[in-house]
Amino acid sequence: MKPEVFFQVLKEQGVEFYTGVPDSTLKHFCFFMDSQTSQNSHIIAANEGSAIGIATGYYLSTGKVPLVYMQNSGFGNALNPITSLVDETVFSIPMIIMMGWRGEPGVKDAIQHKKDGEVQEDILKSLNLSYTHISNDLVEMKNQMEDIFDSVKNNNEPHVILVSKNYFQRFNSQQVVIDKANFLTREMALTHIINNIEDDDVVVSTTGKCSRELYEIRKKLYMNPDRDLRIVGSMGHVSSVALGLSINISNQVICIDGDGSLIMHMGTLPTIGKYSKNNFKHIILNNFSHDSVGGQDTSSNYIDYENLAYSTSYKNYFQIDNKASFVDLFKSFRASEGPSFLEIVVSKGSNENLTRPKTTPLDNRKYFMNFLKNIDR
Ligand SMILES: Cc1ncc(C[n+]2csc(CCOP(=O)(O)OP(=O)(O)O)c2C)c(N)n1
Repeated sequence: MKPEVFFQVLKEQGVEFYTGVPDSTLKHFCFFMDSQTSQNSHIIAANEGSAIGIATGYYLSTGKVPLVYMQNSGFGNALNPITSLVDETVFSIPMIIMMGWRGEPGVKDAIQHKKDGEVQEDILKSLNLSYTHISNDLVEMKNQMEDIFDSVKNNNEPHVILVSKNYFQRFNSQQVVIDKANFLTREMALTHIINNIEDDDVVVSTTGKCSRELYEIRKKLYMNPDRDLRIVGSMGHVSSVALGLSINISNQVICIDGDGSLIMHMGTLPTIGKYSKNNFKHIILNNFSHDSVGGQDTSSNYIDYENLAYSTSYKNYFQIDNKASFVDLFKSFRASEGPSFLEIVVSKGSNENLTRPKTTPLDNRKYFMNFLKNIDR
């Protein structure tokens, strides 16, 4: 389906406002939609629950039906406001929820999407949420859309549109190109991190390409990649996992986060400030974007990370924004009394041939727990 055709159909049905969290299944639609909308008509939200809230406010102030977009892994984040804000038993808010159906049965996908994909329809049914698996056939799609909008408007209810992988054709977006000359790439930053930590340091990495790159780097260096815990799903929770780990060991815990991930569940920061020990080392690879799913902006440009870190009771803040200063600053960061925060500004982009880890999360868990048992702690 051409993104522009789909967008036009939504426009004809009166959709003028979009909010959500990016997803690779929906990225070409999002690129086109972004090229057609302004800052007031498209908001990239911190998380999917927030997008449902924003859409609710939009409807209440305009009476027009908004569209919320998300990956189905974000449905969990959206569940609470769906059941206790927009539901007919509460405020009964009409909206379209366009959801990338990762892990759809019969479609090859990464392991962390399996569960979400399998239970997708059962969850919607048990919630009594009306949904449509959108057709690739133009005429059928238009008919489905008419029915969807009739029911949404007449019943003041949300409706979920399930979108299969590869549904949208390519749309080349005009993204701002960041000058790469001085910045590290995420892959280079990860390589430097691995080269400057100790054998007994515990590493936990975030969702998306960060964990995939880390896996490849360990392989290239002939190290076992499963000595790092890769949080392949559960975006935004890597720092919570790292906190839970760190309070029970004395080794340095190196939590490698992304800006999109950190923003998604930023409320964790003061919890870290309050409860973590001095071994907690939080790194954010800041490329100001959701690079793993297409490079859409996050709100990272609107954060002063130094203030953020100190105001949530981290004891130290460091920033690396060029290749030259890496080693010295990283050493000081690692040796500092935590919780400490290191912002590494990196450029967008990754190797086109980036693979996915060959070992499963269960293999990773097994090796990682053994690693923890065997290190000096
Ligand atoms: C709850 C949830 N929402 C959305 C996604 C889709 N997703 C996977 S990686 C990613 C981007 C992560 O951005 P960031 O943390 O900044 O890391 P980057 O990709 O830029 O390295 C998104 C949105 C997801 N996996 N889970």
